[in-house]
Amino acid sequence: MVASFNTNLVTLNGFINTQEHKHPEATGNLSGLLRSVGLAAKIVNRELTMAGLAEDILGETGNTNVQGETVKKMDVFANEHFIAAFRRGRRCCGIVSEEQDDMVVIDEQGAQYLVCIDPLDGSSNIDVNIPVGTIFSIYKRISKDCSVTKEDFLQPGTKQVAAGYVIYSSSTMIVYTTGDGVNGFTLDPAIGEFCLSNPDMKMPDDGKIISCNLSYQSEFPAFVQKYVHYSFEHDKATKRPYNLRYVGSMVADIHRTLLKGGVFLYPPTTDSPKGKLRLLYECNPISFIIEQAGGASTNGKKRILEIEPNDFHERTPIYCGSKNMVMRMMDMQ
Ligand code: AHM
Ligand code: MG
Repeated sequence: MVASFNTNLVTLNGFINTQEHKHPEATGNLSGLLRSVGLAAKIVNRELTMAGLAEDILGETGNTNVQGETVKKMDVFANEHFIAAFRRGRRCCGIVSEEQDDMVVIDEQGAQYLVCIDPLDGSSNIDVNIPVGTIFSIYKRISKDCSVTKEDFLQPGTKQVAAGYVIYSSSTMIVYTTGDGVNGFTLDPAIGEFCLSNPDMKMPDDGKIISCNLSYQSEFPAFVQKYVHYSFEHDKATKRPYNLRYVGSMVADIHRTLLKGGVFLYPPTTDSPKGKLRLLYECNPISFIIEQAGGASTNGKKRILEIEPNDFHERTPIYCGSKNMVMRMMDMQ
């Protein structure tokens, strides 16, 4: 008997090439940029897996970032490595990062793409070995014949040409979309390649999980409080009560929501009257993915993707996940 082996291995780079060949007009620049994300993700992953061993990785730098939050050493490491990868790749003309007040201008002739990135989301969880992530969003520049401008970055999320996240967890994955569905790749550490593991991801229209920081419940808007109450009522027909699951790393909570269905919310609170999560490099890329997988994402008034940004680091409330659950919540307004 001849042994049969699975030789249908599709690597991230192979997948990117195949997608590029489907579009004869493609220049290869977006592909190059996505490859840079894959490379930097592997470098960050390598460092994170050492976090318990290498003393100089854990803990804080002693500085605060532009939003007054304590900067962890891994935040800085991830930020520097993603930016370096984009510079080396030579396809990127500018970057807005959660870790930097102003945009990073890259003087690269002919580069048409720009990136908004949260290099290490949920980094307060590193010290306790809980999943963290990278979230990124790619746009085409609108400015011509000059350096990248502020306006290039302040485009609504509907203009994203690609977006994705990396989840560093029991396995490390990249999940991304270029507006043609969502695909997930798991890192095989033995061969050092991201391999296609979750093709054409679709999320369930309904779910049984609600994910939010309930310690702020009394500060949530009335309709959200109503929905939280509804979620925990007992009703067999509608499979309630829902389960409460909250990691406190957006990427981890979103990844679960994508795979199992459910709803993730971060409403306004007293301390964060506009919500906590950032539009450009957290809510927009996540919303693009959620919508591409068949879900919904809103700030309570309109699609997240339709918000016209005013500032690199602006925040927004977010309610996203399984379509029917998000709709029901909005109906309670
Ligand atoms: P960060 O970008 O500073 O890591 O903060 C974002 C994180 C998200 O990953 C997560 O959803 C949220 O903050 C958790 O906030 P809270 O602790 O208020 O529930
Ligand atoms: Mg973040």
